[in-house]
Amino acid sequence: MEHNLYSVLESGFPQDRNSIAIETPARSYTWADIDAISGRMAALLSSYNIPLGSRVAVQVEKSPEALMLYLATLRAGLVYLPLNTAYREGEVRYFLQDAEPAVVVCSPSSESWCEPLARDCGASHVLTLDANGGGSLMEAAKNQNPAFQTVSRNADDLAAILYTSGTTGRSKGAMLSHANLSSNAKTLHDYWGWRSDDILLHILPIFHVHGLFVAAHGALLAGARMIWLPKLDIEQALQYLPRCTVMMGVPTHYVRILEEPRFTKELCSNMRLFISGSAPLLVDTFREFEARIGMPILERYGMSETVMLTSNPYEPAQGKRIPGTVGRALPGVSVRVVDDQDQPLEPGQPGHVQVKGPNVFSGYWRMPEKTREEFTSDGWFRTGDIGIMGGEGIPSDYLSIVGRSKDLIISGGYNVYPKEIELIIDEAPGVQESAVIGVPHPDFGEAVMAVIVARPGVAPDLDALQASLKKQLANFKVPKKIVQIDELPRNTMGKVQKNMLRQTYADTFTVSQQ
Ligand code: MLC
Ligand code: AMP
Repeated sequence: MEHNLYSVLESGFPQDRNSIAIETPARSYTWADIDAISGRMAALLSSYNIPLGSRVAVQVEKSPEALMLYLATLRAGLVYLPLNTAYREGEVRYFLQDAEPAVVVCSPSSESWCEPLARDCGASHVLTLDANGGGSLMEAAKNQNPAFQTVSRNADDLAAILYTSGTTGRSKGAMLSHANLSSNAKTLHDYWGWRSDDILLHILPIFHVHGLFVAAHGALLAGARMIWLPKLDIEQALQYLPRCTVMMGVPTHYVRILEEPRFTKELCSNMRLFISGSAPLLVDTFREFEARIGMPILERYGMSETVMLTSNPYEPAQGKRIPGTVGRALPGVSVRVVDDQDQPLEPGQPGHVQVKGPNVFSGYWRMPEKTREEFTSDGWFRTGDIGIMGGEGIPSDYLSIVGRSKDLIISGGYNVYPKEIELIIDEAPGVQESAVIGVPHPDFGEAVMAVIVARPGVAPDLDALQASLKKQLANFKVPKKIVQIDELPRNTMGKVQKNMLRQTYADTFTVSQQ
């Protein structure tokens, strides 16, 4: 059996390769185009004669060609390393130094700094790709043979490395194999009832699990069409929704679309499934959506290290979609909630969520110690999330995510680790120390906020500090507000009590929730 993920996805492509696979407002691509364009790109990558398993780091705007570059990387037996376009030079430097990619593909607009950086980190080939499919990658690939024979891969061979930030401020590369990704794609295909006549409204970025491994894999494996938009643009969504059957988004997408009065049940008459994930969906959003559209959003839960873990039911016969829960473990996935000694807890008790399954990654890139810490001796992965199985009126096999043991903020579906930002703020002129916290935000769910203490006798310029952070960090990590206080609250052990800060500043971006 062939384990290359591309071959698995390709097995779902429709017989009629001249039917439309991807539609953008400007262009359409057939299944034959996907095969040929990814084939040419794979042939180009193979012509570089780099060892199988070499990394291909990609920081480009969303485009159908960017998806094909991902598929080409799989086909050539290389490892895909996607990077958020919001990352700044300093952030990209870390990833390239750590992963040592042989090939780097960047936007033409960042070539001036990315090219020398990539070479510095040992990349032998640096190419560009823009949002319209232009750039040196396409130029170099255009004369390659489109009939590329996909390279055979073993189940455990790496397909992708996804960097996720760490509590120490150092990002870790989660290593995902062809089998991790294909097992999850097949499970979701069956569980969510994917059909070849589905039309997916694809509005998510493709440098993270949600847009790439959940949304795009789902449509590719089903041989279903994707309406491919750079992001959620309300006017475009209103135009395309009547033809669509499936949409996936983070809670911010649902909050934003509900603000539009023209988003109605009639507009969604063809839709069979709205899926939310990456961050907690508020019960209020779930209820408002159901009241307006007549359909409950299906909330699911996952991580970069594991792809999807749990899902509310798709079929009504399997049970209700319960707001505030993330549903049941997916078929083949095991989920348990344990105490501090890794002992399973009774339903209704909050504890650490641990998981096992064919979808769970093999470890962090070049971090064997960290990998050992995050797995129990009997092979359960510690998610860092706090959950409860069951609870009042909830079936005992439904999981609710009620908190995190990791100091993590999720803003608009993006993870932000406070430590990374604190380390930078603490270096700023006049700052003695800082605490970065997440506080409720009506649009992003949580927003990043920084609380700083000044060095004695100094008055730091908070606006200048924020401007300097904008230069160093991806925009979603920059604190939306910075306040100065005399002293950080600490417990008797000297640990900063972030809970107290979160309480104090809870209403910073919202009207009081009372
Ligand atoms: C943008 N901004 C954000 C932000 N996104 N601020 C906080 N949090 C965010 N997520 C800020 C920008 O800095 C900018 O501020 C202003 O908002 C407008 O920027 P924008 O680029 O125009 O924003 P927009 O395109 O509207 O983006 C918002 C968004 C986007 C929600 C559409 O963040 C997004 O696509 N989120 C999805 C993330 C995702 O796919 N997550 C999946 C991870 S996988 P300023 O001050 O500069 O003007 C995962 C596993 C799983 O978690 O389970 O799925
Ligand atoms: P990432 O590291 O970007 O893959 O983010 C994974 C984290 O997102 C998980 O560990 C959870 O904390 C969070 N997450 C994903 N889906 C949900 C959800 N439906 N509800 C609550 N948190 C979620």
